[in-house]
Amino acid sequence: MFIRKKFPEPRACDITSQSIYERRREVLKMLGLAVPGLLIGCSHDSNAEAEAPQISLPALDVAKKSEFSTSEAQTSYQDATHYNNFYEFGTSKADPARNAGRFHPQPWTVEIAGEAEVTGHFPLEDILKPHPLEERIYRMRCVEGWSMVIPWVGFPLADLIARYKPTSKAKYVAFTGIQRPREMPGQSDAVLDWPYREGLRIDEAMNPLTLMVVGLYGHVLPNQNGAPLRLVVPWKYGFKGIKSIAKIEFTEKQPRTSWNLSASNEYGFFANVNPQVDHPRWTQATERRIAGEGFNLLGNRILTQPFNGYGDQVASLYANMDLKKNF
Ligand SMILES: Nc1nc2c(c(=O)[nH]1)N[C@H]1C(S)=C(S)[C@@H](COP(=O)(O)O)O[C@H]1N2
Ligand SMILES: [Mo]
Repeated sequence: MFIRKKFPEPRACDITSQSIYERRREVLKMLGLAVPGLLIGCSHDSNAEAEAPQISLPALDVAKKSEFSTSEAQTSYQDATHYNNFYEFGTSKADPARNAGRFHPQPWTVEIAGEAEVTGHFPLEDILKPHPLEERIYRMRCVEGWSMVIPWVGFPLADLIARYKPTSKAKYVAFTGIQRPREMPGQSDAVLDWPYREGLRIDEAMNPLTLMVVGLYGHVLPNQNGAPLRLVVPWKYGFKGIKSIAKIEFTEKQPRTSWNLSASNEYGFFANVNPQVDHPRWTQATERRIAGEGFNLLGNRILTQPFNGYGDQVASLYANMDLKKNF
């Protein structure tokens, strides 16, 4: 069935950076064990990059490092930019890096619409200008059961929202991705109803953890990670973090979202990381961490934390809600 193929289980070798792979080989040799053939079969685009990433994209001026950052081991730049979900460029993890080269994130306009005093079409430069950039190292958890630790560069969505002055009717913020089938080969596929759509309740959008992101690892976002502007909501499953945002709209009603429209029994509007609410087809109690140098026989599998470990900052947003129903 079509839907069953959407989030295929990753092969372990797909998510092992070259440096970790080589370290594993060394460890196995040291222990006098044979190096399994399975691992040898997995090749990466570049060996050098994983050790010392040569980031060709422009560096960003990062004004401050955030107190919200985790100190956990970071995912390599290679893995964060070559193991992606971005269905506009194809449904396999390697597709976005491979197919996003034709995409032009410059110039870029964002439409601000709906229940706000200031609306219109704004060049991205104007949207970004007043906001000092900061680095936030966040845990990211995909609904498929893998996670990464990524140093994002961006600014709080709350600061952007304040400039456009939402009215008292603005209960939600709806985000729409870009539709450019000529630059995005995956949009010829009706796997989702394009353009990609996501949304947050206004208090979720205003939470200080919620970021508008323009870069990672100190540099401008690569196309495959959502250039030039994307959302990052670290306590929710990764699909809430819409990439390449074209429109931000303030609404009175809860907006429709792509994954909820596609399979409402599997992907809810809230999509808070919740180890107690399994996906209908797999557990959400654990995750495979794609980061660090660890040699872990369980394949870097760790326990998933409620709200992805950000409960202190966000649990109160859901105090009166049944999170089993509002998954
Ligand atoms: N426009 C758009 N945004 C998207 C997606 C997508 O397919 N299209 N995939 C989502 C999913 S499922 C995940 S896990 C994250 C992955 O972000 P990353 O590749 O930067 O790690 O992007 C999210 N944002
Ligand atoms: Mo995801």
